[in-house]
Amino acid sequence: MRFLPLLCIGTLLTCNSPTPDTAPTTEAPEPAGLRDAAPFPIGGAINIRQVLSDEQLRDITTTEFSSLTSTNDMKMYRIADTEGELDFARADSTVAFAAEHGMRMFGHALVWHYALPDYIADMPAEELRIFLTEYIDTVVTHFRGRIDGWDVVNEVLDTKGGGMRDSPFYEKLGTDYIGLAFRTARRADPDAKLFINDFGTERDTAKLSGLLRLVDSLRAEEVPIDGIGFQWHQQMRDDTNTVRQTLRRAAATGLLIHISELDLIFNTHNDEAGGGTDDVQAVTPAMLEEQAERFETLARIYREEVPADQQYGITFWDFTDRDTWIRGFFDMGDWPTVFDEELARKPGYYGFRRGLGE
Ligand code: 9MR
Repeated sequence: MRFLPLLCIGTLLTCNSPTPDTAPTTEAPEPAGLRDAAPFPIGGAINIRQVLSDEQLRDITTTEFSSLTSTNDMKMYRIADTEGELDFARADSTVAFAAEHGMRMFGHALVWHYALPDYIADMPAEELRIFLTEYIDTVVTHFRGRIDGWDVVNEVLDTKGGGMRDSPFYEKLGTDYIGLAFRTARRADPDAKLFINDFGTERDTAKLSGLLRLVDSLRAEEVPIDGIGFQWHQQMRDDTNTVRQTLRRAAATGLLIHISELDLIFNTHNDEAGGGTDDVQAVTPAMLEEQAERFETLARIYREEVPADQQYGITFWDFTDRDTWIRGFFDMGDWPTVFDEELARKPGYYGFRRGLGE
């Protein structure tokens, strides 16, 4: 199958420049945003159409972040929704926005078991292998030189424990699809950093062990892998010592470490859609302070456990309580981000920023 790319570069770019910094004072200026306070890239996951149509959100994005990830616009169900065609319109618009504002663009995600076009389900194994190879080759080539790194494979491990996830790719191609994906991406853009990305690995040590075993075996087969992504959809009850140990173990691989999807929830859940507990029904100032301390600790753990040359950065996955995916997905109230409903900086914002300093 050959793809016909539908290009639409920059048509959504109606944005203005970011708000200028405040007038100079005699004192040393406060860092304007997280991007100025951090020794490594700070990212935000965005929906480009929303950012371009919401001035307040756009200002936050350009003030705070030095790296962008598309929440959904680079997923297979967006780019390859119609069989035989590729639609890069929203992805191109996001890449252009990042370039205009001097931000790194990160690609999420080439291969994921979820958010797939429907027609994938019926493909026999060999057809799927050809499709996957052509898809990765065409997409990575399209963005060559403009996307700094990719989540090449996302969530290949089971939700819990260290086993492989029973995805359509695994079911038809076995673990070989992982090596195929990395090798194809490397050929298409030899300079892009290539990541394996997963969730729960900061609290489920069996899952982390499975991930590290997989990384070892891929590297033994000379599969080109540059980094490990930790989603870090964290819960306030998580043990920060465990978080620290998991990062230490991952950093010992010498690979880049990306905290690719950070948020921090008060409630708990079972990792399934609709599986939230909703035990915490309201947030108090004291809880927000605890959350701020935890954000500070997490930023500090990253700085302390990951050597500077392996620090690919920390990316917030939704950064306002107004827009967080957590509420809809787990069907519960929560306040897991660093900006509140009115898009004001929360105590957690300042906690995280403290954790970036000294
Ligand atoms: O936040 C994303 C949500 O808007 C989408 O509906 C969903 C399905 O495409 O994906 C969410 O993002 C997920 C990310 O791609 C991978 N890790 C978990 C994220 C939250 O579910």
